[in-house]
Amino acid sequence: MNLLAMFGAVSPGLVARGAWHHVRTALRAASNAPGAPRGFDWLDEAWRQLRAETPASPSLTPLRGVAFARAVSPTDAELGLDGRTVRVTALADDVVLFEAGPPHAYAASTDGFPGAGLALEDGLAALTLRTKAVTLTVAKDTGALRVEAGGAVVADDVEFLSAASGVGFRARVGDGATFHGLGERAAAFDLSGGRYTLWNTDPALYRRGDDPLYLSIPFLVAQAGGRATGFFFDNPHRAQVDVGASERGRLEWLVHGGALRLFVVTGTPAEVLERYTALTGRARLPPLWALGFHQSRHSYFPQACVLEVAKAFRRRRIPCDVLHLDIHHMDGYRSFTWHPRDFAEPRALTAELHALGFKALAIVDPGIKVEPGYRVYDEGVARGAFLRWPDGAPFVGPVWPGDCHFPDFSSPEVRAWWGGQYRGLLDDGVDAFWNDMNEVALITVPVGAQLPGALRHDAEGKGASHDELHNLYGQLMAKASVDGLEALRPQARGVVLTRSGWAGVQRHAMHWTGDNHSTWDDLRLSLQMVLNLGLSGVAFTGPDTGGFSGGPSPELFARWMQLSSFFPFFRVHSVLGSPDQEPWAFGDEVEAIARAAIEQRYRLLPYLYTAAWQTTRTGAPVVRPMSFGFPGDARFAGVDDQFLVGDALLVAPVLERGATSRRVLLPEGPWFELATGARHDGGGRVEVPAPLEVVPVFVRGGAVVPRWNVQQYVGEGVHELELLVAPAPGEHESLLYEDDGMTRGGPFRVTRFTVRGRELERSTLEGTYQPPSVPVRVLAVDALPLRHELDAGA
Ligand code: MIG
Repeated sequence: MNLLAMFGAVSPGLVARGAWHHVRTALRAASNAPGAPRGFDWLDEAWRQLRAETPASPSLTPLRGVAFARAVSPTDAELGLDGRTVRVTALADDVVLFEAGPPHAYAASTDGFPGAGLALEDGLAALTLRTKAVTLTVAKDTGALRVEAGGAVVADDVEFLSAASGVGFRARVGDGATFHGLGERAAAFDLSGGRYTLWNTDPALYRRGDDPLYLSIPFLVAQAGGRATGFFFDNPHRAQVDVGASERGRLEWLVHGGALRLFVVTGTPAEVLERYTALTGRARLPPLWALGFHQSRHSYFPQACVLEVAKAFRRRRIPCDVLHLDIHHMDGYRSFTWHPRDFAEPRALTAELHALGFKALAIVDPGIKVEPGYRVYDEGVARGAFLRWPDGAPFVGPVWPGDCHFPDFSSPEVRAWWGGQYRGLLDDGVDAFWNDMNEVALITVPVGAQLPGALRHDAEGKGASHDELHNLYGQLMAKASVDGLEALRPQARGVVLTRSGWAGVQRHAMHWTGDNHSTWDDLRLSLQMVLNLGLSGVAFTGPDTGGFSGGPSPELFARWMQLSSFFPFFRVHSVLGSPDQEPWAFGDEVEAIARAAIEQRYRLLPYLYTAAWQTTRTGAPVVRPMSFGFPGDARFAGVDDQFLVGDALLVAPVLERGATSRRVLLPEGPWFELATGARHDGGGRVEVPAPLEVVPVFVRGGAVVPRWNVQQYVGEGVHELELLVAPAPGEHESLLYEDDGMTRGGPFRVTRFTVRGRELERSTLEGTYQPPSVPVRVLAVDALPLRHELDAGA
């Protein structure tokens, strides 16, 4: 499916006009580029990409042969392999870094790691490097490397690969392992048997199997026998990862340039993610309202239509916090402008939205129209802010506004300038922003053209080609945006939604999974993608609920609302010209189901907010794979049709058309059905009814789930905190995180609940925040009596 086909879904007239416009702008861009042959080269390159002819894999030679080693410090050793030197650093007992060559400009910081002792033994046939948790054995005659942790071989026959054209490694990870991560993949949660490319790309609509997509992350987790091993290849160049596709259990990672910089992390899945996010950074805590429901479409316009949608939510009593303004709010798609006719009074619009309890979120694209007199263009030119060819001429490429220049977000000055551009929209009352098209996507015929690799970047003053920084472009844009927002409004938490990203994108923005379809397989895929993104460090994400392209059946929409209501980012969005996709567009029955799903979400906000806060502390995702929560239970290896939300909830969504019941695999229990309180011993498989209005959710025995009353929007009014207690033998802890929901770095409080059998205790663990006093209601999920001494009103 390509962009033209997408327009085809709109109208034949648009197809003709769109096609002509894009051919014209593409050709103009080509001939505008300094030096015609080069101009046409990049279009050729685009066409090659369209036909998925990615550049040939670099031919890399394994570093094999005689090995020697020497300790260079208590935490570092040098490994001589085949005449080359690989530096081995024990950053922690469970984190080892293999490095050869200088790190790139955005290399992960190892500052948080004091280092751990690395003991070297020079044996007769083998060299051994040992931390307290990891043993590396190198055969002296062949150089083959084995990694052992927790009494198991987690990677064997490891070979580092090197050549002028790139770097890489191969390893045997074992037949039984499942593989997860790599960012955004239109694939099952277990990535085994696939080949994946790390090269951020706008696929112009995607389906299962399409690869790559918008956001790539060079972090892969192998899981086997309760243990996880993380491979983080910190190098932004294009890479190809063969996850047991050529040979079962064998991993091959080829990078098209730059240096070897491979982190190997071992532990439980939670420990591995904790380490990975210590290296790449933790997500920022979103304001509470960003965890509310978002309604979007491409596009609500004119502004009266935005207000109508807002009022319809309130009239129908369907909770909603955020309305999105897609590209039609702009004047001719010029970023940071308003359409003079359709959005003639933006301040009146945002004021009315705010009065109704909504936030406004507006799209901002990176392509800046080449047009003297357009302020952003003029300022950018004056500052030399746009990406250039090696000879200094700015690059021109076609996007929605026509010919565009593209800011070089790898320059700190450009980022500061870009961040300042948000002032006008903030002053006009826009609350949050959406950075789209930042792979960068160009609008060319055929589709798929990308910025030429020869373009020059500042790279924090160090200089780099676009080939090297391509994968970082979107993320640096998101960073420029959110840093700008927080500089302009230091008290408020900046909210940015980004389509593209790389390792560490979680520090800057939330993410959505791009242009999917209204199909049952896309529903299922959206869960699989959210699971893999979570294991890639990207916790705050979710799909276009209901599907971007096409229109869902009422049943599909209902099921998708039920699923997405548990995702950290919960938004309905849909392409230009598609049928209405508001929660009321599918009849009364589905409206009631959508409302119930959203209402349940709002009741669970204190619970979800606590899970979100945990992400910012530990890197554990909000939506967790079963195998993340229960790594020792082999039944959950690769399971991706049920999942955990935070520590206490297990969700078994209906992903199949016509289904009226759901089979669920329960971990050791007890587990309680959230809706009925029915108790299950756990450890087996149960079948529960799931007619259209039901999504099966289970509460873990021993958990305390905090809930609020339903609000139509965050801040409307909390007048009750309910503590839903799931009794269980033994002693269990749960946390509740509270703050004012919006201030950056403000006071907070963490409360600990301890459940012992049917007894509940509370204590303050951290912080001084005093929430507004509301009655606390304690009840057991099975409705039987509890013992506790919680005074109401605390
Ligand atoms: O090429 O702004 O993924 O969410 O509605 C399409 C219009 C450009 C792609 C985004 C989609 C958005 C659309 N954009």
